[in-house]
Amino acid sequence: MVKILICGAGGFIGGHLASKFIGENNIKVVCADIKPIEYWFQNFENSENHSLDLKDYKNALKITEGVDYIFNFACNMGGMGFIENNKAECMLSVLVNTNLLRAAIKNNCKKFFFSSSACVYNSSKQDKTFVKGLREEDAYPADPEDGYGWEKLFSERMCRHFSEDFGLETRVVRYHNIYGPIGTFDGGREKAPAALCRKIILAKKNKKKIIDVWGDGEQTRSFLYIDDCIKGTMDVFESNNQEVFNIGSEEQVSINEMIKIIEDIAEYKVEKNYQLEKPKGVRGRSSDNSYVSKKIGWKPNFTLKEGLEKTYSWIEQQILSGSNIEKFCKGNIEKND
Ligand code: GKE
Repeated sequence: MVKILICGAGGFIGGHLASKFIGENNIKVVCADIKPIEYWFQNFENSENHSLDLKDYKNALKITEGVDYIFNFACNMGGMGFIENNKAECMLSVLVNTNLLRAAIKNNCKKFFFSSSACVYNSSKQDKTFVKGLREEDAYPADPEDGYGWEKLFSERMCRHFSEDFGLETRVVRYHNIYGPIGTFDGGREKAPAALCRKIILAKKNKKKIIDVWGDGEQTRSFLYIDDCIKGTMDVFESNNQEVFNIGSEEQVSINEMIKIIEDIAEYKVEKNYQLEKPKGVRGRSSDNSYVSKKIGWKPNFTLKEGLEKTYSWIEQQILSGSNIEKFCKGNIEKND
């Protein structure tokens, strides 16, 4: 029997990974999240579920007892609207990763996975639209996103040095704007794909002809569908390679182009009210997957259109049914005591 701990299992990526493992033979799954269990995005009967704060070392020590593999997705984060306005809160997530690394050593865990982010990349490489895809080495010289990006880059280094100095096997990936069903779509933590699906769903439902768009809509991103994210996560985790890898898409689009795809899915056209004062993040960002494809053999399968079709219909179902809205749209931050 292998025991796997998923920290952040009440959230988006953690929830999808937990549901992948739960029910597999010879795997015992332990799920942990700071959110009260009733607010977890997915509910798991066949796992051991704990609502606790991993910024407290005692909790990290207790929850990792007897654990073979740790996946750490636990961090205070969200889309640009959240991380731009909660820099200190996002940096406190460093306590979670540090505690879990220390506890992993104490409890002789076999392997540790850390979810890093494209927000670690040097901002000077992201200062125009349709930029060249970011390669892993583009994180240095270091100039990451304020707050959240620095915490992710620092925690990457912690993983490396815990591996070099204490022999802990670590795996690290940098996620590039992961989206899909069973994630937040309102309340302040949502990212652009879910936010714009929501805005167009509501415009169509309320027969409104205009939606608010942050920035001028020309900023570019690539977005990775959750199923590709989970496959990439497992491919890296199961590899023998401790380097940091991109897990992202190379399909770079402007926000306006993404809106057009969503309009086609909704069969509903909208005007755009561009809000230039809203949080915009970098001007352009996309992943270069040549290294992860060469070393790990992973590449995404879903196009943005295919992923948005699944995401749009899931969000539309939540909104029209009115179910679970509170659970997926609780934007308030966990106050640190
Ligand atoms: N969230 C949001 N909501 N973004 C919007 C909206 C809206 O209604 N309208 C336009 N945008 C624009 C933002 O201004 C930004 O330029 C772009 O979409 C993407 O915003 P985002 O999805 O919130 O987040 P970013 O890609 O800028 O940054 C995120 O990157 C991830 C890693 O790739 C971070 O917030 C983290 O979630 C994470 O590091």
